[in-house]
Amino acid sequence: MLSLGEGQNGICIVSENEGKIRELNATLRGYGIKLRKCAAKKIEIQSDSIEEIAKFAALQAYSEIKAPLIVDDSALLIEALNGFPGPYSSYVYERLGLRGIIKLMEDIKNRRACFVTALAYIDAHGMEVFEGRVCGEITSRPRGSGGFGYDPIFMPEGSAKTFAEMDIVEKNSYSHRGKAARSFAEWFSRR
Ligand code: ITT
Repeated sequence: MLSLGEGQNGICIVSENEGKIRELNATLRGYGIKLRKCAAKKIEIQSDSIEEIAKFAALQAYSEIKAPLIVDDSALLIEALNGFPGPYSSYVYERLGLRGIIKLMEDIKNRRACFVTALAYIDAHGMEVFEGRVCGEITSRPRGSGGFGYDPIFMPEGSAKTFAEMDIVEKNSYSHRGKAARSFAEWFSRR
């Protein structure tokens, strides 16, 4: 099959998160787009906007490796906590973990939360950003062993399963990342 990845080697993905890379690959493969992991620094600025975080990281990485690349910045926003952990999602996951979030939510009735992804693509022609969002609820306990990060405590609208109880294909059909990756792939295939 003709690969739509740039050159023979595909588009670089700059991320240390293997779960994220697997999910992006699963979507992009369907469009004939090949990803390869490239070693570049993903510099994360402090900002309330994940779009700005992804754009800055993509620009920095591009200045380092000068090859077409993708950066995915994602966040979990919990409505009753005014959008927390948002841009602090990584830090909070490492420090508080799933148990910490569940504890924070203990007496809270409004369980609504959304995941968002900003996927920035950059090459010699410029940069484009694609967003994906999914809303659902924070469960009362972790369920499932698939996925990564907050997956065991997030159940998307329209499903009785958490992301961690789904396989990659099912998670991608609902997820913030699946949506952002499909928008990117459709744009990229049309160019
Ligand atoms: P890179 O920056 O190296 O790509 P990361 O894991 O730090 O990887 P993010 O900053 O985008 O990526 O993610 C912020 C946090 O949100 C982090 O703890 C992730 O595990 C978690 N996260 C991101 N996407 C997720 C998803 O689809 N399901 C569950 N948790 C997710």
